[in-house]
Amino acid sequence: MENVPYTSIFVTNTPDSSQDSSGTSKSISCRRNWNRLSRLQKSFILMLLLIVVSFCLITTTFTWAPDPSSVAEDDLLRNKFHALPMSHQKPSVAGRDTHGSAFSRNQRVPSKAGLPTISRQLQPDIEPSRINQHQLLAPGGRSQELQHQAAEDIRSVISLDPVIPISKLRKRQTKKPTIITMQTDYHRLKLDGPQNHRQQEVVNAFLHAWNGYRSFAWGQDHLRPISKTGQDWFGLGLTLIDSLDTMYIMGLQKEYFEARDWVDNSLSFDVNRNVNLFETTIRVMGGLLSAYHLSGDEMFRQKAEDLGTILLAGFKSPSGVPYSDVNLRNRAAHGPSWSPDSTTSEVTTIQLEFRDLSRIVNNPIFEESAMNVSRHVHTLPKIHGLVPIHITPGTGAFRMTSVVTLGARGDSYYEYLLKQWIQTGKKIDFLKDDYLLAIEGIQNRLVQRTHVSNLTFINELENNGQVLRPKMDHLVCYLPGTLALGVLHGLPQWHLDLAKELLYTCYLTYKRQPTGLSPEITFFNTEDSAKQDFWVKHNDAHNLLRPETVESLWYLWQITEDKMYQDWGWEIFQSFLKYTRVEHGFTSISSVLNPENTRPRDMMESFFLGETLKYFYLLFSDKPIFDLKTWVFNTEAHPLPVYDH
Ligand code: DMJ
Repeated sequence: MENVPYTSIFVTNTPDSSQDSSGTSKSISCRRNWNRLSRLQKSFILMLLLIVVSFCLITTTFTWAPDPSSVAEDDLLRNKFHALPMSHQKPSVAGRDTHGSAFSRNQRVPSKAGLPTISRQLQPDIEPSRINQHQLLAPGGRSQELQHQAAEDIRSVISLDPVIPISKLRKRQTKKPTIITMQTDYHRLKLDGPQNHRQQEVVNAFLHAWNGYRSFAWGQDHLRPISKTGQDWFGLGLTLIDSLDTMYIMGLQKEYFEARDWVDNSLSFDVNRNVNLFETTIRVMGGLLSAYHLSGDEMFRQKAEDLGTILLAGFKSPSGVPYSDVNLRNRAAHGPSWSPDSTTSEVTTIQLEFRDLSRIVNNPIFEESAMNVSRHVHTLPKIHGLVPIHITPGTGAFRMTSVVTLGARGDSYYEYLLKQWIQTGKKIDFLKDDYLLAIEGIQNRLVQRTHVSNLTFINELENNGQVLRPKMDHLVCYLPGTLALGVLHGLPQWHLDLAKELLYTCYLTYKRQPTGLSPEITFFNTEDSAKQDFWVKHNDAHNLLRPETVESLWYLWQITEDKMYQDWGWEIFQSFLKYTRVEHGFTSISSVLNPENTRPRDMMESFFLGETLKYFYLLFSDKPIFDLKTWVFNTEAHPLPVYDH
């Protein structure tokens, strides 16, 4: 035995090689025994066999799951909603008290050079031994293994009760080691659904709005909740797309996946319609990008790329400053019928989205087209860092006779200076410099105080920058949030003082109206003879369910940790419930001045779900949900990742 190789021993002992005549004789004796049995005995044995075989078959069928490697993630997602119960179940409430350039797709998995900030954060969470060459080199943005893991997650979500928050579902997967699952893990988001009474009330409000939209305007841009019809502006399902990330953040899985399937199967850009470049970018592209970053669902990235490719037509002007409108089908771009000009805030508020698109599809054309506009606007002469609200794509020049305002058509120029600087890792100095100059200009030229209560407000500037007009759009109330965000990122502390003063004024524009809701426009009094701080023109008394004040309350609460801002928000939220909630949704109203006659307008704007309710939800959270150093919210409240360059 000592010289016989091990393999030989193994071979000589296999059952096959031991088959001989004794095997044949065993089978003959078996047959004899069988023939000796009575018919009853044979039937009993056969029946037993049948039961055992059936049991095995049934067990195998119900426990079998396809190998993840053979199941496309998209297929899983597509089928997901249909596996969920149709009846909605409210999420549970825990408490009782209370909104390319230079990196390739493959680099989304950590590598050493040129990492976006998001990937850096990942590194400590990944066990090096689990990152292999296959993961790093697999195509498609995320490695195949990551995609399979995401598919696993999605399958788990499918089969469980929708009440259970997404992050908890993940925690339950103990069988398989998790490497990286959904994009949410990249950013350590805790999306556990409402955690207190206030958040639960916001989710209830969202569901009320959503159910109205779902029943009467599904796939259309807006809901008319009183006439129970839909309204189309661009024909792109604005409300649905604006709501995707809100639902994801609120943990509304059933609603999210139903909407996700509509985007996958029914959203078409082959429409003979002129769409506004800015609105389509911030609402549709922004909504798709954010849904992509939160869910990791490749379908959203593809749709965003399809849309971005069409919208590039807007930039084909002599100066590169885009035209306001693009025809989605023939890709012809032009200005509005009434003017050769574009709006300053519009042409300077598309850069976050186009840049993010370039980064995720590894094609610099989107970022370059949009960034050229910012570079160009940087070179233009300004008024103390402030910009007129019209710009001509033909010449690339500002229309200097236009108004300077932090409100309509001027607002987000200032916002995107700061947010672009943050998005690119605070490395592009001219963005910060222009922002700082503009805030100085605001403080020195536009800020004034009322006579009666010393309230801070921001004037408009007319007649070539010569005349101050004490008129403030509700839109201006985004500014406190932006100012505070800048301070969080190291900009001068006095910006926060201005933010607090201005936000107090914005809050009072709600509180001092008999409905507790702010009008669209407020005029302020600075004269010694004034008896009141501000007043409202009859034609400006409407409320469109806008988000700006709530947005700023959220930033101020998150950055200062002062709960007073949450309480102010709660007051405002209840006024929305009282005066704008109707049987099938929420409606804008024509007057905040008369609680007895608010004159509902029968219109629920997409930003009510995309922004206002999202900001309320974030504001009422016990702890911050998003880290404002790693996420930057676009002007339509869609969170995008911060990169390191
Ligand atoms: C939104 O579409 C965006 O917030 C935009 O920047 C301004 N207007 C609306 C909301 O009021």
